[in-house]
Amino acid sequence: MAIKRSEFPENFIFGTATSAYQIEGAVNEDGREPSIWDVFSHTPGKIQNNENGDVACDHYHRYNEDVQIMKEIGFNGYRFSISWPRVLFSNQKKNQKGLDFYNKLVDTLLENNITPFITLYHWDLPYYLYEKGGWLNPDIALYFQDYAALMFEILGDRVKHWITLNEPWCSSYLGYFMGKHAPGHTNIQETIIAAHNLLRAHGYAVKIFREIVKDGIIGITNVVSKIEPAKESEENFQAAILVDEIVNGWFHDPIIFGKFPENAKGLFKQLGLEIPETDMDIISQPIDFFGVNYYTRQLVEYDPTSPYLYKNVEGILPKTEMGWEIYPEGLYDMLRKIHRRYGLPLYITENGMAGPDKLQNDIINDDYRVKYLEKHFEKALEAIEDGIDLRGYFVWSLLDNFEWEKGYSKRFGIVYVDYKTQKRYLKKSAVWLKEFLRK
Ligand code: NCW
Repeated sequence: MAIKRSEFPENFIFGTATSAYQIEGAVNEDGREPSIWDVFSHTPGKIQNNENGDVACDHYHRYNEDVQIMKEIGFNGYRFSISWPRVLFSNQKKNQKGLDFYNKLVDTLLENNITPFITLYHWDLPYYLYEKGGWLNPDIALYFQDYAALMFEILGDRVKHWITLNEPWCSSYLGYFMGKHAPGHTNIQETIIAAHNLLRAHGYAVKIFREIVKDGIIGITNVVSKIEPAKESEENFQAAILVDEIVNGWFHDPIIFGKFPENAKGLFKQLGLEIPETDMDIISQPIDFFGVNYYTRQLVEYDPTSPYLYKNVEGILPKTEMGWEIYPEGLYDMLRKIHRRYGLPLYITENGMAGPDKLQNDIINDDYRVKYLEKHFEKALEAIEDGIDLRGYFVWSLLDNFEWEKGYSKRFGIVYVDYKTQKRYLKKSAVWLKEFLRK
């Protein structure tokens, strides 16, 4: 084995990550109310094969087994998300049974020496809040603050690592522009407003965190793609800068610098869009780290016929089952870029791949995933050696799970889930990780 655990700092977190709606199931249990994803996934035609997260990996009932699997592999960290509609009723009273689930999960992790990292929002907005306008309603930030405060109060004595939002680019662009994710809107002005309210919600949560959890750290996780010009030309280079500002800078700059990036803002204004810029002091509350979800690069080209002046171009590198090019170099580049531009400690809060996994004689031979992880680990190590303050790495994902609009057709897990029996099987990549992590 080329790369070794011992080359990483001793206290480095090697973990794995999941999200609530993708694995928990038990959607009607213990008083849980619907989220936008329950409604979206039950709307015919929205999800491949019309699948939904009703049962998913049944993690709500099998969390203990799943923690034992993490322990067996040797992870020392686990990033999971809280289902907001499980812990707060629409009448704003807390749901003790829902909270107890997370109490038990956290206690089980700690008993097994696995550090919990909690994401407060991984896309499952309570549906009643959508009915009040969802991410378009400015009050959403205060609802989120109350929900965050509840979780800090309940779990903050034991959980010291918090993430406000997962990939607000996805919540805004996939949810409000491309219509691929809940709530399925396709309006660019709404997208800009949703992005602003997501950032405001983040800021309000950070503010209240400082009052409640004095000895913890908090950050935000963004999906970070390396944006490259498809062919070298000045126009394509400018297009790449613009796209980088739209997908990456828009969700980082306001938090650190208190303003949106100029080129992207200029483009949106030219299109006649209104850019809300209130509450920048709230949005730019000091945070402790950035979470980086890295999967791939995007190739772009200048396109004067598009209102956004660019188009995406298909790349030639080998791709995962998601159609995403495999490009480990981009991980190093983006860690360096974010570190230099914002100067904060970093965690890779997600990295991994969907593969053509087949269960044969109880074995899943996912050599491609071993190779993928190994190459990305190497780039992470290179970053650390070059002085970038990278503190942890969470493999997406522990389990095969409900991959949003792709349903169960895409398998990201290092553990295979047979959805008929709910039996879990360690893939070859999990066995490789176990070997890698062994002291
Ligand atoms: S879809 C998506 N994902 C996957 C999902 O399972 C997880 O919940 C998310 O945090 C895996 O990780 C995230 N993210 C959208 C990424 C967009 C990448 C852009 C590629 C364009 C070519």
